Amino acid sequence: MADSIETWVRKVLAQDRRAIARAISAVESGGARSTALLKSLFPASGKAQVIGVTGSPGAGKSTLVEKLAGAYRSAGARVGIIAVDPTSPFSGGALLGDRIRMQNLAGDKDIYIRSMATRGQLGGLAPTTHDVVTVLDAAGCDVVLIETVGVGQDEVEVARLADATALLLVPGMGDEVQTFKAGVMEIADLYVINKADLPGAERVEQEVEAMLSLAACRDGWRPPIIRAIATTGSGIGEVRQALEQFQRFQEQSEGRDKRRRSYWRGRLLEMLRRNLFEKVVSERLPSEALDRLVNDLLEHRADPYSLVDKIVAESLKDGQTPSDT
Ligand SMILES: Nc1nc2c(ncn2[C@@H]2O[C@H](COP(=O)(O)OP(=O)(O)O)[C@@H](O)[C@H]2O)c(=O)[nH]1
Ligand SMILES: [Mg+2]
Repeated sequence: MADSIETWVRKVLAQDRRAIARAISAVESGGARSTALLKSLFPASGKAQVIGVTGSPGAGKSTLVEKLAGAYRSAGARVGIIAVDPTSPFSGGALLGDRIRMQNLAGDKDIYIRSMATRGQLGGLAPTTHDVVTVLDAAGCDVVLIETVGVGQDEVEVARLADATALLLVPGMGDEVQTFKAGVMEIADLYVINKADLPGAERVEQEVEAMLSLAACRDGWRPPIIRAIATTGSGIGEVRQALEQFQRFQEQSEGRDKRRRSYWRGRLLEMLRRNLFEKVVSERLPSEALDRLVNDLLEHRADPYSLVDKIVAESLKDGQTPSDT
């Protein structure tokens, strides 16, 4: 039953749905197989437009993502959806009506939907989200939409991974716009005032406009503010247009390269950090050794600064350098 990695990769590149689903599962569980797959898939990735959709729980992200996916499909694009939001209907955590709706989307063979467990209760990007994007991208998705719950740091994280980030706001969150200001508002390339059928849309829009007029224009792009009613699909065409406009702007201004460059710099260092850490811990610090060191610290026979220096120095001396592996 088991394909060789080579065959498996070939099937993923040939857009075999089962192979893609299995690849995503493998990548999510990590380990050697995941690394082998990703090494082969990586060269075929880098073409998809990665779009982050973020905002508070209940803002309508899933509804909007579903409609937006439909809009991209109508234009002939192949679409991947990753839902990191624990309350997302994509993960089956919502009302029955939502789940039925998602089944319609799931019937389309050019849409791939994956919901991912979050790192903690607070939500956030699952550590393997990046790798799942690589699989979908290599498998020929033109667009990958990532829905993530809006709780501060995660939005910043999705914004690093994404080529474009849309932030959903809803009427009645005037005060929230104020608190969002601190860091989250700045990551948006596009603001969507969703639930524009409810009273108060105008006020949120004014708040965002006021905030934008104060903020410096980021690299010459002024994020548009679009009103939408995700449930009816109103404004979804405009959202797609604005995203495409941003994509063109980014390509012309080399903003996309700049963003991806900064992303890969951070990602490479992060991967290196994790890899080195795991190697050092597994090779140098079996739990008895760790216990002994902790005892030394408790008794103040050793200080943690010197211990860390010593462990690092010994690992670098004996261990393989990355180029040997
Ligand atoms: N009135 C109104 N309700 C909406 C709109 N968009 C989404 N909703 C509803 O808001 C609720 C939360 O939507 P959902 O997409 O699950 O939000 P998420 O938590 O951000 O993913 C659902 O009951 C949707 O039907 C909208 O534009 N107007
Ligand atoms: Mg959701």
